[in-house]
Amino acid sequence: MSSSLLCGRPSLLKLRRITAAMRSCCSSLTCGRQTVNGVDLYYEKAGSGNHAVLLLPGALGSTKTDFQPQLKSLNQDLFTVVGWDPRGYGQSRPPDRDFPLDFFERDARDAVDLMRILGFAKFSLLGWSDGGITALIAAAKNPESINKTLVWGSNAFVSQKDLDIYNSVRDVSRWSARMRAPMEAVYGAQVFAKTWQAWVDGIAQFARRPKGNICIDLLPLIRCPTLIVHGEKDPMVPSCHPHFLLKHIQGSRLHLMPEGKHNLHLRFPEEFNKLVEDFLQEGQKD
Ligand code: TYC
Repeated sequence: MSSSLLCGRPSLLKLRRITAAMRSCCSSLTCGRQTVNGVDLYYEKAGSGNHAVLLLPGALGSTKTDFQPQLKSLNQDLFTVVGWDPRGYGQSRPPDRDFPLDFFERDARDAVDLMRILGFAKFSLLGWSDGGITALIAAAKNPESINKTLVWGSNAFVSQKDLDIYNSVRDVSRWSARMRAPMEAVYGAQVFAKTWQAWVDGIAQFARRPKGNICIDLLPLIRCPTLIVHGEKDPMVPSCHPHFLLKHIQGSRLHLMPEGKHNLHLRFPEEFNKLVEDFLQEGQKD
């Protein structure tokens, strides 16, 4: 059964086809919607393992654009993997996305509350880029609920160099068609261009804070095992960021992927998934 048949807003016709398809085969990928903190959030779920894991997408990202190789191929006997679309992203619309100064904290609260409502008292976090920032905040604020945290392409502050990079990618009409295509398929060209600019303005707000602080103060509160992954060829996130995280998160480790760019988990899914599985299984009793 294709995941596109299962996922999205179902019409009556689609519901009939879903029921028919469910009778004929049993896909391990399911999807659903859940009201959390007053918004209707979309998620996808794969596997039935004891170790629950939440995948947190990057800016404007969604489970469909960012995590299909992980939902499909992470070990489904060991893990129950949930991918979510944060409010205002992907299929968690409406509402339109906005970027108040506390947008990462708001996403962190939504993410943890979604997992609790879905019945997971304790779970691990895999966060890409902005999703990694959300994951770090969630781990710091909910130590009793978070098992392990893995982040890649993430930053705890915004420097002048970061601002220059954000501004260089602000105008999406200057991106290659190949880069734009997955996002335009989700949002449509105009909404994507507008929301991306709003994101650039949103993240640029942090540069006006002392030290460009996004979540620097929270890093020492993270107590769970934390793995920081970084692509050495990442053109978006300078390597000072993973090193800063390593220094300020107690007991954390850094794994560098020499050929990795920003999207290393999509470009090298087998290597990345193996790294994730090994890290999540380390020290687990079952
Ligand atoms: N943080 C973005 C994300 O979540 C990626 C990004 C990083 C974009 C740096 C622009 O200058 C940039 N995918």
